[in-house]
Amino acid sequence: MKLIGSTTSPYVRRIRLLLGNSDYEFVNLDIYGEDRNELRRNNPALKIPMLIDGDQEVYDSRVIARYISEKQGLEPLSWDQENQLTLIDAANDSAVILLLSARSGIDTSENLMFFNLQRERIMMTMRTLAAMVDEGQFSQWNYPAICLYSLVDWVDFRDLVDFSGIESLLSFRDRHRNDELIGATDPRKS
Ligand SMILES: N[C@@H](CCC(=O)N[C@@H](CS)C(=O)NCC(=O)O)C(=O)O
Repeated sequence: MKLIGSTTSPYVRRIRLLLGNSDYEFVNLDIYGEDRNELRRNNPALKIPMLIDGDQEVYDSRVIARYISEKQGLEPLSWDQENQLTLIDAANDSAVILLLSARSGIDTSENLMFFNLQRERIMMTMRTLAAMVDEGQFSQWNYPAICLYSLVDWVDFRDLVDFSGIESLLSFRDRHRNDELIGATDPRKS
C-alpha cells in the first residue's frame, strides 16, 4: 500500500494516524513546487492524500478512511460521526483557502464577502466542535478524533485561528500531544 501526501497536510496526517504502524510506503510530495508533475501523474483532482493499494487507487481522505476501515474490519461511522467529519472538513477546507489566498499575496483580513464567509464558517464550526469536546463527544480516540486533532494542530501551526473562547480544542489537542505517532507526524518537524 502506498500513501501519497505531504508531511504538512492535515488531511494526509489523518490517514497516517489511522494507518498507525501498519506496513505502507509514504510518498512525501511538494505539491505546489518541484513534485507537481508527480501529483499530476497520480491524481487528476490534484489533491492529497491519495492511496494506491495494488490496482486500486483511492482519492480523498474521507474515502481513503472508509477503504482502510473496511480493510481493518472497523465499524462504519455513525451518522453523527459523519456529521462531525463534515464540520471538521468544512473548517479545514476554509482554512486551506485562507492559507492559499495569503500565499497568493491576497490580504485575507479585508472586509470581502468571500473571506468573511470563510472566517464565519471556521468560527461557527470550531465553536460547535469545542462544545462537542466539552460534552465528551471526542473522548474516544477514533477516526473523528484523529481528524479533529489534525485540524486543531494544523490551524495552530499555521496560526490561522484565534482560539479565544474555544480553548477546549487546544486542551483536547494537548491531551494527545505526547503520543508517539502524533509526534512522528508533527508538521513542524517536516
Ligand atoms: N477533500 C479532500 C481535501 C484534500 C485537500 O484539500 N488537500 C490539500 C492539501 S492540505 C490539497 O491537496 N490542496 C491542493 C489544492 O487545493 O490545490 C480530502 O479530504 O482529501
